[in-house]
Amino acid sequence: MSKKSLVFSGVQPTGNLHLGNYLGALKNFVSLQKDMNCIYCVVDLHAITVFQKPNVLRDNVLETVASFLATGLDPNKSIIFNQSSVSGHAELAWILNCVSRIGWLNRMTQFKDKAGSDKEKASVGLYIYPNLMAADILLYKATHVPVGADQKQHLELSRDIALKFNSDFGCKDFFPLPEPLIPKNISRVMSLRDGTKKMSKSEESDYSRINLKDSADEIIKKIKKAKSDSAPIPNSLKELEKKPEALNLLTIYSEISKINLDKILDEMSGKDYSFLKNKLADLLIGEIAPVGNEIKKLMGDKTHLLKVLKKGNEKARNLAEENLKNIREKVGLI
Ligand code: AQP
Repeated sequence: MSKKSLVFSGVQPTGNLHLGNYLGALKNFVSLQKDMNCIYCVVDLHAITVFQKPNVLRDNVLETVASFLATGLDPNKSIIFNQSSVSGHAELAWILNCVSRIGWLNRMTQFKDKAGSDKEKASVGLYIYPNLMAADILLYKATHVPVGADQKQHLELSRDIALKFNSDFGCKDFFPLPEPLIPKNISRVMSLRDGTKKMSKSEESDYSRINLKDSADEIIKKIKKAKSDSAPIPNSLKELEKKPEALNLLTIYSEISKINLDKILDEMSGKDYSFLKNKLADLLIGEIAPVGNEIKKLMGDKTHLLKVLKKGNEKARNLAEENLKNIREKVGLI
């Protein structure tokens, strides 16, 4: 990555940040801030594409900031702010709504998943969510976007929108084409109840996910109850790949222990899943429980969290305003 590289990513303040958010996004955010300029956003405007109770949303915004800090983001290195405080996100989203094509949005699988069978009742915001995501990234001319694999399609759309804007307004290279940074080994953490669905905040059963705020007892209980397989642990990756829930548990174990899957299978093949589950629960308690404790501690000082946001909001607003001036000019807005 060159010196001009800029990292941007966002997390929705929809409560219950979980192991998927942690391994798919937050851990990557922290390692990138060592060498890169990074902007991390609590995307509250995205959250309200599905109804949120206002007082719960306010608390969830602060809890997301607390989760950023608890996982190791440093507000002196990275810009940490909330999306609605920088009105340029909404302004650029409108401009990009006019660049993006209905046919492109119709292909977005996340809308299909989230809107369910009754699409007529979904909010318009949910439908045009990917255009707002493109605005989030392009507003800062970000070059790299760390996300889980579930966001890959939206990122491709952001690139298409950037390309079309550059071409429509005759300004080649004005918006850089943002590159996704997707974790290699575990790009999609799956539900503990169904290995074909991603772990998600909005899944009804709390047993489907490990929340960052889960206690050690809750982690043990959830891992014990996690779906695995009735046969013992297989001896080859090929066999394991036929069993999505078992593959998910072993992949999480591999990611946290930093031992590759082949080596783990050498050690564990033929054993019952209870052997893996005991080890996995211990590892998760070591990794997640300190983060959860720190989130709870930080939530005890909301004035501090608001101060972090205020500082980040100012920095983000300045960067956004500078870029917006040029964007308005390109489009012909006075
Ligand atoms: N299961 C996952 N595995 C890997 N990465 C994941 N991410 C989310 N779930 C997984 C990544 O976490 C970042 C923040 O996601 P988000 O909360 O803004 O939105 P989301 O992807 O819609 O997450 P959820 O948990 O599924 O929320 P709900 O249920 O509210 O829709 C993103 O980088 C995402 O890729």
